[in-house]
Amino acid sequence: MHVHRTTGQNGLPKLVLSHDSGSTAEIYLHGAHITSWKPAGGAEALFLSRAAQFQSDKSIRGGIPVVFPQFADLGPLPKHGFARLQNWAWIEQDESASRAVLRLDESEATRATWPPAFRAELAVELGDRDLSLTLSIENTDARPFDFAAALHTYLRVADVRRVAVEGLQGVRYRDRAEQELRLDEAPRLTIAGEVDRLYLNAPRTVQVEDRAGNRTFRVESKNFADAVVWNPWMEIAASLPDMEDDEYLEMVCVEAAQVGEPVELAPGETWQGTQQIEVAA
Ligand code: TA6
Repeated sequence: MHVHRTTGQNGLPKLVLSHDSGSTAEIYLHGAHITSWKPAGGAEALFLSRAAQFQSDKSIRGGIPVVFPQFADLGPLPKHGFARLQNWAWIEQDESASRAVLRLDESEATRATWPPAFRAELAVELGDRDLSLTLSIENTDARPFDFAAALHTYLRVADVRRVAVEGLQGVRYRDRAEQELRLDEAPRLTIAGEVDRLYLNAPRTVQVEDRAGNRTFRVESKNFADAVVWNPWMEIAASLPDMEDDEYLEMVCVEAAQVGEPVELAPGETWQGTQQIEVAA
């Protein structure tokens, strides 16, 4: 059995995936939220805050939140949309594969903030040293709609001050605090303060070198045009009730995002985007 359903924190249901190589992953149905991923022979690869709250009306701090249909506060909906606050259904119950598919359809709750009818699916596949997530959005409405989406991946690092993010040189980005676009001229991004950048039309592959942890993450995305890099640093971390003050040192978010140009979907159409993360020692 490579997938089973069990009870996680606060009684919330979660799925545990395992692979013959020894790798494991955990997914809460609340938000279709991956909270743990341990590649074969390696330590935990995702950051999850010690202060994370597991409550049905809150998003879990860390892991991989699903952002849909709005990114951040770029629109009238609750921050990062509602998908991370909804209970998803486990639909593909083939327990012999190291894979799970979760689904979210529109409901009274989603219509209250966003009227369209839609079907969202998240397919999670576990390999020996890689984890792959594919988000699909189908327009099941009679009218077109547009949306933004992201896989808000929190990577666990040993010391963010010794992390280098490679692959973003020559890419334009917008800092959350600024209006204008800037060009990233640095061969590698290092983190020594708050970083909250939306890179537009980012390359498919970004490498995150965790020097203190002696490992490198290869983050590959398909059909997500943009990438986000986020570390809150000291002050913002201290203001977050669901993150310990010093935990900003242990994480960096490298997100596959579709934000600069929202996706427009006609009735019956489906959009699909993938993020694959691989860990090399
Ligand atoms: O993706 C970066 C970001 O939009 C940041 O601005 C930061 O606020 C982060 O997401 C986390 O948002 P949250 O609502 O989960 O606290």
